[in-house]
Amino acid sequence: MWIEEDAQSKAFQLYSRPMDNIKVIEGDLQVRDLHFAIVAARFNEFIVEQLIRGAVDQLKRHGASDKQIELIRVPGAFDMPVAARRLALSKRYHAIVALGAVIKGATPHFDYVSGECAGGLARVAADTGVPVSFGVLTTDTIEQAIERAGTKAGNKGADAALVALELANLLRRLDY
Ligand code: INI
Repeated sequence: MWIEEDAQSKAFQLYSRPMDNIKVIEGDLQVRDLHFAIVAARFNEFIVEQLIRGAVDQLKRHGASDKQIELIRVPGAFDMPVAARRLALSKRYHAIVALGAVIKGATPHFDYVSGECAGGLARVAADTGVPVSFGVLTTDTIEQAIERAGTKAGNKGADAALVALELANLLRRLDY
């Protein structure tokens, strides 16, 4: 038994040693003076409302006031990238949270809508340097979307808000 423990501690030392002295840079979850835009689709509104609720709740729990959050409505997920780009270029926000729901069962053109939305938002972030977190549900069924909008699989809007917050703080640190 003691041999096994000894081997384990040696393995731990071996694996942890390379990390010991390196500088680690990551974003924390303090809102401070950061400003956020939430771009949310009206399509599948009853689900997206729960994502918005989750995102706003997380930002507020981490210190945001009402004035530090703006909600921008677009018709659907496909329409998000153009609005997100304009918001990013305005330089008024440190991060953007994109919230929507594309449901395959009800959407013959699911792949186009979800693909253009995801690709377009990724390009906005890469092109402008303003982080855009992806809180757009892409599911096979309405039930799966409900599960991810504040029921048994958590709230992906809340998750996306935390990612936006972490990335905004990370990018700020990378500037110094
Ligand atoms: N938009 C969504 O956000 N979710 C959907 O499930 C959806 N469906 O089913 O078509 C959807 N379509 C609208 C699309 O995003 C645009 O608003 C529309 O094509 C106009 O540009």
